Amino acid sequence: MRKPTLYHASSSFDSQIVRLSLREKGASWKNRKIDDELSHQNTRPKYLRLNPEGSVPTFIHKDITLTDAITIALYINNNFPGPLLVPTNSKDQKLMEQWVTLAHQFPDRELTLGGLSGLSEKLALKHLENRKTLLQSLEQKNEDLSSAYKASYEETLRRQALIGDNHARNSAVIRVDQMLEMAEEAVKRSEWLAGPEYSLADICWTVILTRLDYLGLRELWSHTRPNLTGYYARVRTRPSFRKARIPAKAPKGVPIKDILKAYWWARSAVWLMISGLVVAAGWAVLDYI
Ligand SMILES: N[C@@H](CCC(=O)N[C@@H](CS)C(=O)NCC(=O)O)C(=O)O
Repeated sequence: MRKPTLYHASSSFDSQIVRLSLREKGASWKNRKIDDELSHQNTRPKYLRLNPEGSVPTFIHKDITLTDAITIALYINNNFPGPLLVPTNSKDQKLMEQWVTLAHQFPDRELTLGGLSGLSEKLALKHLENRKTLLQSLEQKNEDLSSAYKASYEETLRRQALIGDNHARNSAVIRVDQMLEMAEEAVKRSEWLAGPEYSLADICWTVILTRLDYLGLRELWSHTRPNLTGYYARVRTRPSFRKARIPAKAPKGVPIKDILKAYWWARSAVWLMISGLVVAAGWAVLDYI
């Protein structure tokens, strides 16, 4: 079996669905990590020629390139050996589709960007400002990709508008709460969401619950929804979960590399400091001999 190539980002919701699908199948792949947040690697012309949306994931197998997470998961199900990710009977299949459709409405952006505040909010705005400048300059140099760069610019504006938007975030939390109530009722009745086996419905919901946990929203179920609490514990004990590396804990504070990537003057200050230390060490050595 020829290995597929997967372009993905660690924290991307849709990449996580694909990684988990591959791990459930026990499939391996050629790993291409894309830093879409700090280095904007998904804006490179070479990548846009693969995936004009400039999104992650991008999945390549033989001569097929796919860029939609659910389409990729279904392709993996149909073309790789291992356990089935889609139930075999039509009633459970329908149920799976309903859960996947509901998962598609998960307001990841509103929760993630709308909840930013303080330094994280400032940095996210700065990163997107830098991206806009980069997109404009890349568009000028790559005329054949002009419409892709324009669409990416528009997308960046939409994202910028969501940063720190508490109203959007709060209404997203209300919608998520209703989704979780449906899931609570479903897993009260059975171990998995669609039939007797772990399916693509559970893959999507594993990613949703882990994302909520990452965002500090575990309390949406941990005290009030015992069946979902049990379900979340169950999905996390699957070997695929650990192997797919889906982060459930956000890093504490703001990583220094985020600051360095955002501001040129911060990078210059670090270079000056390092150069100063090297010169001082040189003088000290000369002085000694
Ligand atoms: N059609 C894609 C969309 C994927 C998507 O929106 N991915 C986000 C991350 S989860 C992305 O790549 N955003 C672009 C960026 O970060 O610049 C799918 O459903 O898989």
